[in-house]
Amino acid sequence: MKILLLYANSKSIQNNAIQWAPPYGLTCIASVLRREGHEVRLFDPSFCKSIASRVWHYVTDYQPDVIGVSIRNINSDSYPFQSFFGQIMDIIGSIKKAGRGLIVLGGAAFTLYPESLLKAAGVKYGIVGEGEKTFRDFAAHIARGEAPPENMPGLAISQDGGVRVNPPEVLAALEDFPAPAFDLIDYKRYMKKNCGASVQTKRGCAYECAYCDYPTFEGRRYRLIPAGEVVERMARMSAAGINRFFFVDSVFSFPPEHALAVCNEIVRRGLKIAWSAYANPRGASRELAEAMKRSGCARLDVTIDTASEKMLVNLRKGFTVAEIQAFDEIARAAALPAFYEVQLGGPGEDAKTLAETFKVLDSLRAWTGYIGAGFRVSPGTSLERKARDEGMKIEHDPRNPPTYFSKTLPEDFDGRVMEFCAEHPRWRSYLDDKSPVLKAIDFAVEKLGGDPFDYFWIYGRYRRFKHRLFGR
Ligand code: B12
Ligand code: SF4
Repeated sequence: MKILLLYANSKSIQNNAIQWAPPYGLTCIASVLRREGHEVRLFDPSFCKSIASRVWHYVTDYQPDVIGVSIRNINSDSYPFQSFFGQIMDIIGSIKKAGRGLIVLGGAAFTLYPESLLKAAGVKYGIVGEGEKTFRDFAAHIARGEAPPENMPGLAISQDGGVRVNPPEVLAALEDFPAPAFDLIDYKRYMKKNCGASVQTKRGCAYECAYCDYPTFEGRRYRLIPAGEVVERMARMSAAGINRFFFVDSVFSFPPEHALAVCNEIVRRGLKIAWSAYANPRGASRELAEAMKRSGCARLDVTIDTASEKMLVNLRKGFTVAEIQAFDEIARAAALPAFYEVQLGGPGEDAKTLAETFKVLDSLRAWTGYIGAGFRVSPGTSLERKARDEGMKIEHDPRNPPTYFSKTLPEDFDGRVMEFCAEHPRWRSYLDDKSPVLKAIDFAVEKLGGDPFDYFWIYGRYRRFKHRLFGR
């Protein structure tokens, strides 16, 4: 059977995000479908200017039997909020216009909002959660000319004016599935956009941060891919000229033994690569930090969210201020480029907790850091329950998802963030995102092939100068 896998991510979505992201999830599904004997093509319109007509032409030319559409992100997920809903609906509209192939929606954003997306797109089928097994079984039914069984785990189906969504099945062992089909992505082009090729060492996160929906996609149990297999995949990609990677694990550094095994294997195999990943201060050790550095860590996104003891408890982060400080010491000694991500405004945030956080941030030796504000309220999180208890009206509409801000935030909240950043040129915040000066610097750095965060200090010094001259 001919299957087209289409990434619903436009150039404008890519450009408006913090970084570019390739259709990695589709390559995981593609290798399974290929193994089943299907003819598979992947269309990634991320680099196209007029997407609607390109999509129409692609579908019309290829004449697929089934079209799997990957809806990875539907909104910016952070404040100031941006919705990608309209652009994604346009892409689906173009597929429908071509009038060929049974459409199936999937992907992380689809998993969060299956009802509203199926309804808005006017599509019958979708698949929530991990796609490898469910899409394989779905395709087998269609190839035999049968409708998929209505109770298939993970299937979302429009029926009787509503949408039925079956709970997904979490894959038991990741090793049972073949390596992602990396040949289907033009990773060299992504590297020019400062984006690393996606690679995964496990799925799952055992933490229970109050706002986080990652366990919705991957579950809470760690399912590890053996370090040897992870690095073998990287070695094959490296041999094909791909030397920059992003570990897309929810948290790469946990469990620490697995991260250490992966780093040591990269060093043992002598791969000359650079990589980035999300990390957690918990479980940090000198041994792991040094192994990370030796294996090519170019940036470690450490999602601390806050540096106030009270807020760490309220956000259920599972680590303490002392652990953040210990991590910072270790990272500094190993010369690891730590990028701290902070998110202010959670439950109980007030003038005192802000001051506590800024005081600790001031002492960290971050390579650079980002301060965001507000928390998107995701379905099924403990933040959702808290927000409802506080009387917030929650409707999970991807066009306008609810955002939580503590009611006890000081009136000049933005001003306090601005004051801190003005005196800390390494720190960027949501207030800088729209600055034309910063945009110009980022654009120039990217054109020269550099990482904009490496050069953020230029803008940071300009901002300090401006602040000292003109104040807020
Ligand atoms: C790593 C990551 C990043 C990295 C990616 C780096 C890289 N080189 O790949 C970076 C930091 C760049 C990033 C950026 C952003 N991200 Co991000 N990211 C993730 C993360 C943690 C993992 C993504 C991943 O690769 N997973 C592994 C693969 C295998 O899973 P997958 O893609 O979901 O695919 C599986 C299923 O979804 C399904 N599937 C996928 N497609 C299809 C299609 C069909 C037809 C079917 C049936 C199934 C199916 O099967 C796949 C295999 O099991 C997820 C959260 C998470 N834990 O999933 C957020 C996540 C995807 N990101 C999210 C967001 C919002 C963003 C940004 C918009 C943030 C911003 N403000 O800029 C940008 C957008 C980037 C872009 N240009 O498009 C959201 C999306 C939800 C939403 N609100 O719309 C998520 C879910 C996190 C969240 N907060 O909930 N991200
Ligand atoms: S924020 Fe990070 S550590 Fe916390 S639950 Fe989500 S993925 Fe896990």
